[in-house]
Amino acid sequence: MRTTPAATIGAALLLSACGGGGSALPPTEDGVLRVVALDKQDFDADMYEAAAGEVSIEYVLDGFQSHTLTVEGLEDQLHLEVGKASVATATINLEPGRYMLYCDIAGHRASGMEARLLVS
Ligand SMILES: [Cu+2]
Repeated sequence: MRTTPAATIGAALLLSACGGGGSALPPTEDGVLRVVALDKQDFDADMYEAAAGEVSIEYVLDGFQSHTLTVEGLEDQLHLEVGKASVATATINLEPGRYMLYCDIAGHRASGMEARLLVS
């Protein structure tokens, strides 16, 4: 039996592309912090990471309800809203530290729409 090299390489690439999974943190390979809002009133992760400085945030709605995204203590610097639009973006300047992201629509934070943001 012969295996064509092309098929073997293809399978290896596929494996490496999917490999390394299991990380709780969504990828930010393009330098954008992507947070997804889910209609079950949750974000797609409990913790996010970003590099200090100008942090580009992309807030994506996976559902139909309206949700907001803000940073505890920095509410006047970042307030994104999705609902009518499914994606909202902004940048915020963050020093290294730990922050809390949350949705400020009544009841949503208590239902689970909060997550830690680690900036380093
Ligand atoms: Cu919400």
